[in-house]
Amino acid sequence: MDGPQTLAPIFARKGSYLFLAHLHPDGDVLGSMLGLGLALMGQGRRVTLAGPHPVPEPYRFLPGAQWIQQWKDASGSYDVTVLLDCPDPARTGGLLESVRERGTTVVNIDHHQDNRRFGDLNWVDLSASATGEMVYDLLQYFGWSLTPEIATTLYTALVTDTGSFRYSNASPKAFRIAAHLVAEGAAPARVAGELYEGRSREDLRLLGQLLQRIETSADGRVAWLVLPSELAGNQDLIEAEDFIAYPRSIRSVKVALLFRELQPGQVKVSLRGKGEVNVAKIAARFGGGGHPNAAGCTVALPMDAAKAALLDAVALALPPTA
Ligand SMILES: [Mn+2]
Repeated sequence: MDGPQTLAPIFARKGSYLFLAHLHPDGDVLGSMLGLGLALMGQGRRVTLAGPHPVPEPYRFLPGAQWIQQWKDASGSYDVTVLLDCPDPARTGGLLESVRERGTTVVNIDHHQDNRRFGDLNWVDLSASATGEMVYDLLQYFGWSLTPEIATTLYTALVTDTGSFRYSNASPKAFRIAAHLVAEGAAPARVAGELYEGRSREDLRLLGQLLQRIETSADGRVAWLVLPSELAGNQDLIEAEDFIAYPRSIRSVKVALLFRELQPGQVKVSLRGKGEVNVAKIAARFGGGGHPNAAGCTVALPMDAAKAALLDAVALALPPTA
């Protein structure tokens, strides 16, 4: 399957649609599901939006975010269930499985290289900067109009997945789409304000303390930050801050890592590269995945052991210094 045309018969149907977000939803999954969900509502379809976790505070400004339900268990049955930006169905926290048991057609639209093709229909485009870009292509293909609300959701997906158009996936196409979305009513200053200027004074002080904890390897090519377990209660801050951007921002750094203990003996690791090392390959060796320059995994080890294992793997993956 290689484009929106293969999805045409399914979205032409007048049935009911369920959109499922993944755990810890980010700007791309939320922007994509709202963009396509609002477009389908505009076509008179019945649309339900749900996910296993609440919408994080910085994304609550998104048009339609108030309709996203937080589900412990799936309820109801739907003709079509759409997953966006979700490479692994396990990331719906069991919701997809229970919807599937009652019979539904699963549509999987994503841009991750490790997508498991779990849908009845799969459209995976590794060249897309964000899943929001694919939703844009889909809407263009159907000739569905871009309202200012839809433009805002898709623009937010692009901004967040490209790191505000700073990462290597900020392609000419991403900029062209962004220009069109802005022309149709997405407001860059407002979106940036909502995403990046929503901190409290206390959160900024806390961030300052956390930055003191950044460590680097002797050669300066690896930097990492271990989030203290006391932070676990501050989920809003965790969702709002792109903590890994700070170790990554050091000039000499080629690979940045963020470690966070989810519970004793379980550590979530995020990895970012700058082109020298494929961090998705490292994450895959620990059961995770992602993109060549942005990946993650969850390791069943105490913090010190998890840190040692990942830092060893990164050191081995780096090219020898001249
Ligand atoms: Mn994405």
